[in-house]
Amino acid sequence: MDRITMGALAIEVILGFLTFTASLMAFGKLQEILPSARSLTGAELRESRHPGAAVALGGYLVVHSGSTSLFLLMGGLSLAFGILLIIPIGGADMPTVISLLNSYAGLSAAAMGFVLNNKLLIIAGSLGRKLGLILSIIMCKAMNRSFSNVLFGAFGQVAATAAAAEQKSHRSASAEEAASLLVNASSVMVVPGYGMAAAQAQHKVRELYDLLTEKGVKNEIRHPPVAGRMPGHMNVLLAEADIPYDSLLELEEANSELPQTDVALVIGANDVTNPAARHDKGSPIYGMPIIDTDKARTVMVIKRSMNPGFAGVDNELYYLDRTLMLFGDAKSFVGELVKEAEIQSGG
Ligand code: TAP
Repeated sequence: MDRITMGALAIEVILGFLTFTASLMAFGKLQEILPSARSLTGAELRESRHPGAAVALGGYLVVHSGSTSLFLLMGGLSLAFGILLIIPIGGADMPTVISLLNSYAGLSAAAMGFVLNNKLLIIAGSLGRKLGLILSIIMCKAMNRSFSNVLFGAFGQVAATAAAAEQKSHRSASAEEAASLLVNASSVMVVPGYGMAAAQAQHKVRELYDLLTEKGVKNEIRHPPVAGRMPGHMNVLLAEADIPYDSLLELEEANSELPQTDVALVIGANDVTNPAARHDKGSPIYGMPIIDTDKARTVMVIKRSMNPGFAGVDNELYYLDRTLMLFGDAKSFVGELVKEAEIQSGG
């Protein structure tokens, strides 16, 4: 085997094996079979030098090809690094990391194309690598985070915030009380998030929008680009429900209006409303663009429980004096709000 082919084979094995175990770990975390982010132990930190050792072995094999045992060792180190790479990464960052793994898999496939002298595999692998990388960069930009912050920034946060959450208290309200606040408000800002998508509540949101508009309540909708699970997720759903485009505010516009807004109605959004993103430098979501719902006169949050959102961090918004938690599935709760608002406004 010539050196170029041997080099391509080494790249293919290192990236292919690493991607394999990293993808299994990512699957385990997304299915909640494995815990979310945690710090690496000292031993794991030492072992995380595996990619350096695997690359050095790959380089050695390119020059002195033929050692099967060294080749196997290189594969083993790559498998181990795939596991260590994912351990410290939190759930919220998993889509970005999966997209990065797609990029590695593309590069591995292109290297395989070199080994097999298959042009189609080289082109397809190179395209896969570029697309994965571009999507990761778009997601990082939307979250206002760097790659290194995504890969190494979540250490130790989850346990600390979960423990803090147990000691705080919150207020909740019924659909009847919430509807009364809505129909008597002069301005309402609706902030949808992933939970609206999960519940498929967009058509009920449209009904509420129509009702409030009919009653003369100024009524706008806003979500940051990172709401949901992929770029444009919320826009697609709101467009599906024919919510007028001009009722959707820009982030800056929404945040400048919120201090004068009577009610911010958060529907299945969590991380994108967490004020920690503005001020808590230690938080894994620090710097992420959010809607400043905590600045509205009253905040109402529809979700099923006090569980954290995708980032796994507690939301300080829920413990403010002016926040009311509305517990329930987004679709049925917004449906109840519409019914109650109709009754209360004599409709
Ligand atoms: P999340 O922080 O994930 O919060 C969604 C909330 O919806 C959860 O707290 C959940 O609480 C609630 N929920 C789920 N199903 C529901 C249902 N059927 N009815 C009512 N509530 C429901 O979502 P977000 O605020 O939209 O933030 C997006 C997160 O994804 C961010 O952390 C972001 O960084 C990450 N992310 C986004 C992207 C892009 S590009 N959009 C890409 C990668 C990562 P309960 O379980 O208590 O109901």
